[in-house]
Amino acid sequence: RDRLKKKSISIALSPVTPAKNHKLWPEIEKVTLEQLHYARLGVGGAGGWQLFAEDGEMKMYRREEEADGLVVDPLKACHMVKGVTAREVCEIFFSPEYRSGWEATLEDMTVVETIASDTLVFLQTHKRIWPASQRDALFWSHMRSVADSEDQDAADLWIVCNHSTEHPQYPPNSGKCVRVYLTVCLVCQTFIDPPKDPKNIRREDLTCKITYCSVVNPGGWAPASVLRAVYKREYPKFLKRFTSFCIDQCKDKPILF
Ligand code: 16C
Repeated sequence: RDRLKKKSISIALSPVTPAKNHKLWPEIEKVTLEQLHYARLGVGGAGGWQLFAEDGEMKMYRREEEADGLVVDPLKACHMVKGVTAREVCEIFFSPEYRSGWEATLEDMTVVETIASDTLVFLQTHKRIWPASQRDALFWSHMRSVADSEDQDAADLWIVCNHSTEHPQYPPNSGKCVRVYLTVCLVCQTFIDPPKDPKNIRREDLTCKITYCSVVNPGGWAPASVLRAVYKREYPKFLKRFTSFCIDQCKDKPILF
């Protein structure tokens, strides 16, 4: 029975996308499902998460970690945002057209490959933080809905997963930038309160539960104290700015489930 259950869950999680024919697909599938699992784990218990920022419903946790002497503190944030759906929030996070509207650390962004409409490869340069070198990031980004009929709690769940990759035309550390390596996911779930016939749902009945997880390896030297100060300032700023951008973008549009 357990075997059957596992099988039906994995079928439910696999989308129909032309990205399946791409050489990166096995990695995209693996990392996205791992990130979904990781995001759904709580922040209590033995995880070692420490709360470092809080603002209304928004809570941000981190774990202090280093790899080869570089700060790579994992971050996990939770937020509840009213008036938007999981799909709307994920589309705004995924789509290149909105990026400069909410990503405050961005200097430049290019889509270097369109694998499918739900899977893109981005090259981004970010603002320089003195006294470190400027950073760039090359990553695939994949968005999907997770329709897991086995789990009622997972109704209307969407995920965007970003993960560093390579591209022969854009080798790392070849110009003025040092390349960062990242694994990021945004997992969103829509709640409707009070429960209603779908055609009568209004924006004020919607709440979107957001979980954001991020691990960024700075890729090269940067002072730990500067990095931790940047994290502490930039992540809350990002989540507040991003969620208010979503509310603003959606408020006069029809609801998109
Ligand atoms: O997830 C986020 N954004 C996505 C779409 O852009 C995507 C990108 C992640 C970028 C990861 C950070 C790249 C390095 C940023 C350099 C920091 C510049 C700060 C300038 C301040 C004037 O997944 C939202 C990302 C929110 C980013 C928060 C900041 C993270 C700091 C990480 C520090 C990395 C090393 C910097 C070395 C000096």
